Amino acid sequence: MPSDNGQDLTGLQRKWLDAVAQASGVETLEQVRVEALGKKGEISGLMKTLGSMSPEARKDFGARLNLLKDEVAAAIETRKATLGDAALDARLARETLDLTLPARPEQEGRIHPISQTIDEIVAIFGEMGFSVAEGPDIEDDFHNFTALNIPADHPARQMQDTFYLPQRADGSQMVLRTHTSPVQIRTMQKAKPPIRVICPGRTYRVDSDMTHSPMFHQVEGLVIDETTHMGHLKGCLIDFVRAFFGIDDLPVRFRPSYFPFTEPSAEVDIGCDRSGGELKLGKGKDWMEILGSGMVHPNVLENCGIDSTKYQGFAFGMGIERIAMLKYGIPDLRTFYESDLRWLRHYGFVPLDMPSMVGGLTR
Ligand code: 2U9
Repeated sequence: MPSDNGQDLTGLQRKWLDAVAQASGVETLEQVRVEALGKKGEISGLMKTLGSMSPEARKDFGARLNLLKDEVAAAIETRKATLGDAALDARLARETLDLTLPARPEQEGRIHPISQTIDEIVAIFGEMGFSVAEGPDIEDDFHNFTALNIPADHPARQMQDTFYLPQRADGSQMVLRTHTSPVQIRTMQKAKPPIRVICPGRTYRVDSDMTHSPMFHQVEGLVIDETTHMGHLKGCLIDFVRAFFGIDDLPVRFRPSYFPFTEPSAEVDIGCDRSGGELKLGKGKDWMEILGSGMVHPNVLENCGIDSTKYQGFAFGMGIERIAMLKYGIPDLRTFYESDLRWLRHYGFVPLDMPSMVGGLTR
């Protein structure tokens, strides 16, 4: 029932609810809000008339006016959300990208030579039955050094060579892994032999000059079984370097060396020719070091819970930048990390040209 002052608010209710519903954008809606509920708005104007009413009329009319005010305010909020959603939908529709469209050749990205080289290495070892394993860049002392038979006083552990993280509450210090070997340690802790893995990834050493970067990439490999021997190591690595460089009769030699984690150890050289001031891989009278390798030290197997009287195996490691530079004739190590688009367009690879043993490893 309308109050004694005769004000029926249903007409006003319809008027402002219609206005809200018809507002076609956030600006029009704001205008409706100002005209209805703003300081000089129609509903606010009626609020001001309450003071001159009798207490009874004020109570009745004030209550109905408050209801109307709340209803219009709620309708405005709901409409605002709807208009916002519609605006977002319209923007999303406007900005839709059809990802199935072919890339325009002049805008096509390139695969970085490091990624390409890793893909090639994975393709070759994948064909031989290796799987790929990964691990954390930040490692503890056990996985990066101790498990690998690297003694407490070994120079590789020194601050001048290894990036140490700040000391933790228990006094221990994590390191940025100096090789990907901790990934093989973690693999041996988890899996029972036979094991055949390669571990590509970033590694870190305190070293920075023309030929060294504090961050570089390595691939290491590990094979463990009951009868794995040095002959398997040699066959596997000879096949690898010949496939990688695409030279079937590439000369390969194994030179005795020393690493704490392998015994015996051997460095692997490939034949090359440096005469005439130019480097040619393949036949020639010169040699170029390419890989390190060896039979896994029994201490390392035991540190990972593998019975060294039952199992043995070989491991190897190589620097990815180094072999990428050799294969693709990239003269300067530092250019790998400069993100120079001209360099990437020159030395990079077309994305769909993925390396495989059937499709070929090179362009
Ligand atoms: C486990 C056991 C043995 C990995 C190996 C090398 C030899 C090696 C260097 C090549 C160039 C590192 O990038 S580089 O400076 N690596 O010479 N790496 S044997 O031996 C392992 C690894 C893990 C459990």
